[in-house]
Amino acid sequence: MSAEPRTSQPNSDRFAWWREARFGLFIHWGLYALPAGIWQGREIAGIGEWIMRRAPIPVREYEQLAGRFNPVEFNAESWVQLAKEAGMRYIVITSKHHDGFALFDSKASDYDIVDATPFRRDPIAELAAACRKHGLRLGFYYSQAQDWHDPDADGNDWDYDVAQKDFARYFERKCVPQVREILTQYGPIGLIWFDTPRTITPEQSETLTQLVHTLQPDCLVNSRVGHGAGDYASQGDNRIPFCVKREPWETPATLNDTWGFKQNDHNWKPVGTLLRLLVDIAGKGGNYLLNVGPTALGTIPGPSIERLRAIGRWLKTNGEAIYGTQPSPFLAEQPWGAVTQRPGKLYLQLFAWPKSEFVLRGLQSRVGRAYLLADPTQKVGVTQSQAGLLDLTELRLTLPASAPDPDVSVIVLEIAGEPAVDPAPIQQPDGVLMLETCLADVTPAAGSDFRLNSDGHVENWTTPGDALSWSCKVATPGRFAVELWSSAPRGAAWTGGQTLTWTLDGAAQTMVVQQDDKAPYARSPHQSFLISRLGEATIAQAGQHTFSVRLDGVAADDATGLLARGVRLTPLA
Ligand code: FHN
Repeated sequence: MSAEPRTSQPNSDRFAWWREARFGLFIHWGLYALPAGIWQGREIAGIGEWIMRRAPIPVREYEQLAGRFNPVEFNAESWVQLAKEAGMRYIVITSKHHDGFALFDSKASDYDIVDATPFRRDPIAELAAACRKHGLRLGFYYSQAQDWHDPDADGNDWDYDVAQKDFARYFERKCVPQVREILTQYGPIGLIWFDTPRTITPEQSETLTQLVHTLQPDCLVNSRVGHGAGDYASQGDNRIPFCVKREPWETPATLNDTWGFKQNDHNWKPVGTLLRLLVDIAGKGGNYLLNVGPTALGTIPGPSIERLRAIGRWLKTNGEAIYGTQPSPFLAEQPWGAVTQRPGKLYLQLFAWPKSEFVLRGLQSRVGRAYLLADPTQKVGVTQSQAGLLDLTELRLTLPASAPDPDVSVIVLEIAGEPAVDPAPIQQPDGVLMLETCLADVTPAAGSDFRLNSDGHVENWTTPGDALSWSCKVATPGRFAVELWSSAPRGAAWTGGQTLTWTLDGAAQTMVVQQDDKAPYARSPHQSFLISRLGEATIAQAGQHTFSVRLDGVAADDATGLLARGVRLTPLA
């Protein structure tokens, strides 16, 4: 899903608006909003827009929904106004999802909102007009491979005989003509958001990318067009990387668990979580595409509206720290929050407000003045030091007693020139030392494909000899618990049983990896880590230390290897 696109052009002008925007509205809307998660009285598990497949519902029954789809309360202006109030700068709406139903007036298929529903209006045209009026960019989601309505497309094996399918026939008959329609009927389009490439061929992915670029040269294409074509990387759903990514990327994310409206999904994320995701993504250089699933009447659910408005209020005060900013100068995640920058300024975005003082290690730039973005008149005291032996830079900020915001408070640091940071992993003031794989020297064994992936995991850790090492700075020596943090591969079970040897300053220990614990990912409720205890380490002296970990052997059933995020050293009492 997050395969890096081949044609990334991070410095191209085509990306100027997208980089400035940082925050967009995703809209999943279609016939699935009618059953809203319930079919024939039965609650269907999973995301709402997948109800046709999950139930499963035969095409002839599902398409009857079109006869009842009459979203009389739909008002394009109010959707666009809401996006604006939320501080969003672009909208991406499902022009056709996997169910095959087009939300626009299509000539290539009658299975569309104008021809098949009593509504008879084209909401995409109305939305395009409202976006133009209010200065938002519009993009279209298009499911290019899965089309459960079409006998030749991917996905529907409950109505159609898979052996009889001819994907190329569907591609030429419906997919290409409809992509052409959405690019020619609605004026300038910001981006086309393809999804689930499945069996599409490299040539077909290329055809779609070229079609978009030919019809609208400035229109961006996401990586889910498939096979490394496209302009920018879509992360996995609700997945955020652990470190800064320099090439353009975006995380599609939900407010609750579903994308399409589901009447019983009340698992709404708190505003604080959403704000932390927004700033974390901006700090790592990405865009946040946050979803709403309107009802079958055309209204956006109340809990979505409340949350979007709250984010908008925060952005009114703090938008300078988000729009058009550059990612953090620190490659690895900061445990206390996120950092963004623009020339002459660093924005420290704190998730918790320290009692009186905030300590930041590793910033080497001289700080001139510091102030609260929400209230520049409040004084923030600045002291900077550099501890001799370790060459450890420390910035101490004396803060006002109360946080300017309960969720994310922004401190502005004025600096001269490009920000300079210490590239080494540094022990935090609370004693924890996180050795992130994005800061490691990654050494594959001969012939191995062991490497850092775009999430900030190392992957293909399967060849004995594959190793990671860090030269790190420890300010407070002592005894530490040593843990390996890894993730389960997407859609597969986590496998342990690997033999690892880890070495601290030359002293080695060998052990077999098992799952000892689990930890939620503090940034994203949809991600978590498996924790494997590697043992204990004693660091006798403050200073620079070398930690390495090498794979010695894997269990017979371990096809994927450990997807490791890093090694964490936590002080023992
Ligand atoms: O299958 C779809 C899903 O319904 C939804 O549209 C998400 C949004 O990113 N994309 C696919 C799964 O990754």
